Amino acid sequence: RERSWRDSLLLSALEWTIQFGEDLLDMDLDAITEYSALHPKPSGLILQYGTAGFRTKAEHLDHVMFRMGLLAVLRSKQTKSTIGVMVTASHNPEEDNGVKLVDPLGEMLAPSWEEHATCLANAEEQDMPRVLMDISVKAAVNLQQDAFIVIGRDTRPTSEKLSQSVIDGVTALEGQFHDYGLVTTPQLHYMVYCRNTSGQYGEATLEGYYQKLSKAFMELTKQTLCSEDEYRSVKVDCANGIGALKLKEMEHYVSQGLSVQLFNDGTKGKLNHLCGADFVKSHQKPPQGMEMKSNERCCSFDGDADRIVYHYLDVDGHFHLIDGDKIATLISSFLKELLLEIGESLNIGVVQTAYANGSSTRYLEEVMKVPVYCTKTGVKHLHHKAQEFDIGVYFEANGHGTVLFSKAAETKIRQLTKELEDEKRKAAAKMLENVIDLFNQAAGDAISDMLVIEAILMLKDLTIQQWDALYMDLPNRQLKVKVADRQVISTTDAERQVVTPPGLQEAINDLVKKYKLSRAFVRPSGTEDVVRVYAEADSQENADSLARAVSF
Ligand code: 16G
Ligand code: MG
Repeated sequence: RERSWRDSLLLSALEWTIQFGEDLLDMDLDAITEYSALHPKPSGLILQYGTAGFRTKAEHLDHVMFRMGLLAVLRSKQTKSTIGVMVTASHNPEEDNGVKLVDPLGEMLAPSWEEHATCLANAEEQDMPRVLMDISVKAAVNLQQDAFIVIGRDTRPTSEKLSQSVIDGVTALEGQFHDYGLVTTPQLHYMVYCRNTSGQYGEATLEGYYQKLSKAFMELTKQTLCSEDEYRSVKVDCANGIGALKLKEMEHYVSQGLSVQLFNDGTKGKLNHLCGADFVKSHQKPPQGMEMKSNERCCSFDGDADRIVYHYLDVDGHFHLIDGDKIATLISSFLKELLLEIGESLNIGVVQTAYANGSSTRYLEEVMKVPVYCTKTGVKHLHHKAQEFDIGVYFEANGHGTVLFSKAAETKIRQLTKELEDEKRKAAAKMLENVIDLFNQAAGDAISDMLVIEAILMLKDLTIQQWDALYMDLPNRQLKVKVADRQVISTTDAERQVVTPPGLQEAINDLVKKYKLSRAFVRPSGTEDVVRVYAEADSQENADSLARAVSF
């Protein structure tokens, strides 16, 4: 009595026809079925569209890529916009890969479509066309609408073939596409944003991206007095990833203002292995493969160049990490000063997650007097919150982040650059205008963030040690705990409080009370099958011991 998929399809089609009064013959199901057979799903494999898309061993992803090509076409038809598909697994090991969709304004895919993505990826071969049709019905996709998809990939050995599978999916549904080939994740977000704002944001080419950023950077830094070379040079650990290729391409655009020395550029080492932003942040150690002399300014990108952290060795050879929290602090104090100079009351807010070091939150609120907000982990949550302000600064401690300017604020600032008569105020408005252009408003971007930071340090004549000395991080520790089912832990209050299992939060509270300046929380990871524990206290020993105690 089981209905064949064709029957269910016909039913869906009927429903759709009743709803929209058009027929579904536009979707060539036989072609889709034929194409799909070339990208079979290993039976029983269940994957989830997580915090940053699908991510797992590359060999399990061929069918997912094909189906995300299909889904991107539906999303494009529904939004009547260009949609992006990025093939990357960011900071994960080289053997992994992943895919995420980019929504019209360069944002992460809308949550209801994350569910569609999960359903489609997990449908067994024979059910796939029905699920595809179901999504079209549920999301009211007009199948006659044209679709346009842009595709990008990182440098992983498996990425080229997998992005070809995405293209197969796009083609199976007769979508048009442009393959950008090797690009950083934020570059693909930028392309999507440009294309959907008819070029207003910038030109949707790599050349356009380099031109826009370098022009803003050169304008911003042209008045800086110091010409000493050491001030104008930075060492970059590229995690043996795509960031190296793209920084090389960009180098000559900014070489008048900044000299960039690349390490871990992918010519020898393995992607993300003992290097890159994630390694440096989680091990609190310098990356391998980088020569660091004392007090030299260094930074690390992750594998797809959407994260950045800075670091240096002091004269005693001690390693100092300058994470996303300190980056947010530097940037917001610079922006606040400019606003004061201009004399405009645009509101500014800083968005962090529970992982933000307690010292950073205290410094921002008490010393700098800027309001700080906390959201759940994951770029999309921070990005969303940051959109509420005239100027929304968001950074995760791990180095993901950017600054968003509301349309109204941007218009106001551009207007002031023309109208203000006072030279000092006008100059401040111009600086702010260049800062708007230098930040990637679509997504956190290691290249763009680096240029902003380098510009601020030059303008403020700050050394990396002076920046580091803004506040002292509280000692902290992160641990992973393997549990049978991480979903038994649910949280609230931006992941700072546990709801279930009952009694766990009280137990954590009791442990936290035993230490000074302490704080601890647990949350299920969105990317790995583990529960994460974070603890902070007045000394490293105490932070370690609190983290261990909370780990049961
Ligand atoms: C993903 C997120 C990152 C987050 C991390 C948390 C994006 C682009 N990336 O990498 O923002 O910090 O997941 O991982 O959103 P976790 O849930 O395993 O701790
Ligand atoms: Mg990344």
